[in-house]
Amino acid sequence: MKTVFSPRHRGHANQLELVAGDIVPGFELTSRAEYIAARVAAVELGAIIEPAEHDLTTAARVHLRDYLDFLPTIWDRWTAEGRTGTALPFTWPTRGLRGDVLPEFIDGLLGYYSFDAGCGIVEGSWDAIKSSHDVALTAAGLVQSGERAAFALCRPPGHHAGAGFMGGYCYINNAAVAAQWLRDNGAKRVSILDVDYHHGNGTQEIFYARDDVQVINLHADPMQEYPYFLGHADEHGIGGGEGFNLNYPMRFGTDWTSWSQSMDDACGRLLSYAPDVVVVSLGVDTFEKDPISKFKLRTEDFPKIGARIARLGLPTLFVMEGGYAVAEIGVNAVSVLTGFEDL
Ligand code: OKP
Ligand code: ZN
Repeated sequence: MKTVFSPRHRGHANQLELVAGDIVPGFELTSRAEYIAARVAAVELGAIIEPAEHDLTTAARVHLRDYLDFLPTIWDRWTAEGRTGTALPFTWPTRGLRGDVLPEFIDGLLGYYSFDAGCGIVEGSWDAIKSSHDVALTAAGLVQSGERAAFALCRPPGHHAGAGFMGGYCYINNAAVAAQWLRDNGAKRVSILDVDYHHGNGTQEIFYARDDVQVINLHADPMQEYPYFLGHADEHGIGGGEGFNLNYPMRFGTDWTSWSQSMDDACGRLLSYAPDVVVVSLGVDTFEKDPISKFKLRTEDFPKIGARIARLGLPTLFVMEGGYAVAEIGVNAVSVLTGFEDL
């Protein structure tokens, strides 16, 4: 399969992150995408191509226009206040505060348009965010034009980004934009299968009231793990979307035996929906050595994930999300893809 990859992700570099009470270099490193691209080349998965520029028309069908307008302005607003380091929010309109009035000052705006402090912005961030969006849409185009599968090597990731907010290293929801584009270009039904360790709260929120995009998440139980406030098993969708959202929360320590049981169930539910195309939100932070996660999948399990997805027998777009064990991320991520191709 072809891989779409942009060197412009490198501008999103050296962001700081709040971890366990300390401001430290973030986990969402530029080297993540570089290791994956190098592994794609090493195993000769297929051609690596650069994305074509896409405007934000499709993005505006899943994100709020004012949010999309704000994102490219963050760095300039931040530096206009004489600041040089990573732009980060520190206050949010939670219960008991006004969430309906847009502040004017950058610190208020950052809080209004985010749900955590996981989304630092540096000078090159917007260009990288935009390139990641372009990567997803270019790869979606390959699948739409008849390829069995394509790999969108997105960085930064997207599945925590909701219609009007960033969070968890995610700014534009690349998988959601790709799913919307596939809907607008011939697919009647799209399934998003999110196998990242963390619940894809943004993707769930975006499609929660819709029946034309099925959203299935396999993830760490939000009772124990980030993002904490969404991803429970009783979240099934609302209104016309009732029954089209599915969550498989799993406890710390989950290994292949129990993870694959959830996966089998999820795949059965996916096939019952009979989508025209599958978008896989591909995170490999389920790995036993992931530094921020607590599942126990091993390197030998990742090809089995790919093979399980291949058995669905559907056109498949892989969209890169998380995975923070940098030394192993290339092998683990690309093993999913070779496991898919080998079947
Ligand atoms: C993004 B993706 C430590 C708390 C956790 C957010 C994790 C985001 C994961 N700062 N930080 O789903 O892999
Ligand atoms: Zn994750």
